[in-house]
Amino acid sequence: MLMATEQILTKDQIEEFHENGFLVLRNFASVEEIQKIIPIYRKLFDNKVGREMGLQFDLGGADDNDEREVLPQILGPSTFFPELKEGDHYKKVAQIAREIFNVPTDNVCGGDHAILKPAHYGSVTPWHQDEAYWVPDSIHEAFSVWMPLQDVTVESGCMQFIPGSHKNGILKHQHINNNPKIHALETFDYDETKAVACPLKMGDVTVHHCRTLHYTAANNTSKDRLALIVGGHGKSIKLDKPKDMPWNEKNNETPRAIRRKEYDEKNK
Ligand SMILES: O=C(O)CCC(=O)C(=O)O
Repeated sequence: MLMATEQILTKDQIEEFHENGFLVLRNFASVEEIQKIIPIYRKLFDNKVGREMGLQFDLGGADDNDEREVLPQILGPSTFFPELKEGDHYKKVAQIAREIFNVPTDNVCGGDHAILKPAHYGSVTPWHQDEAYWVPDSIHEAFSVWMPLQDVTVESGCMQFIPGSHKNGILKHQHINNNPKIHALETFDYDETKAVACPLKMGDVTVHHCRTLHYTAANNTSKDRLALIVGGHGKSIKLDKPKDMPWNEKNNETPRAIRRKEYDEKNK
């Protein structure tokens, strides 16, 4: 079991994170813990948990009930299965948030989500910055710990990053194909020749800053690619004038947002 104050990252790793905007951490999670997570993860997607609440949806497609999903995603898996937090993983994410952002608070573990890339099917996760999805009234200091639940390669959809891209502010984004019904955002403002791909073994993770440009390829292998993502954060800085992020004005047009609204109205 992890002790609350145990240091995880070296000084060099913290510097590398701030310089490049991402890190690879080998053997961060235990294979035993991941093996306990897999059946929960499968239940979440097989039973479409949270779909009627708009919390499970097709991130990369039309999110139409009749169409096979190209990039299924669930937000907040641990709200449905709190036992996900029982092992060390979420505690370790909170600990590295304290180390990276130098925040003493206990409340440094952010939200979680899960993205499944179906075998031989589905879409890329286009180049984007996570902060492009978030409220424009603040500058955020946050990261995501991206943990595959199996080994992962470029062909199955490992993470790829543009080093240093977190230093340049928020780039112009749009919903995929400029279609406001598709949840995922994409940007074209990057130099792909600078991309660094991060294949991982089970137990390894990547950590990326919320402004680091990243991408994953479509899964071109015979096994589903499962990934659990847990966020950690430092302090946000409230802005006097919100950032210009016009693509977010369309967010309430996605089928997921409409399901959420209907759910909230029914449960008022
Ligand atoms: O798992 C993926 O395909 C993409 C993950 C991602 O975009 C993220 O963790 O921010």
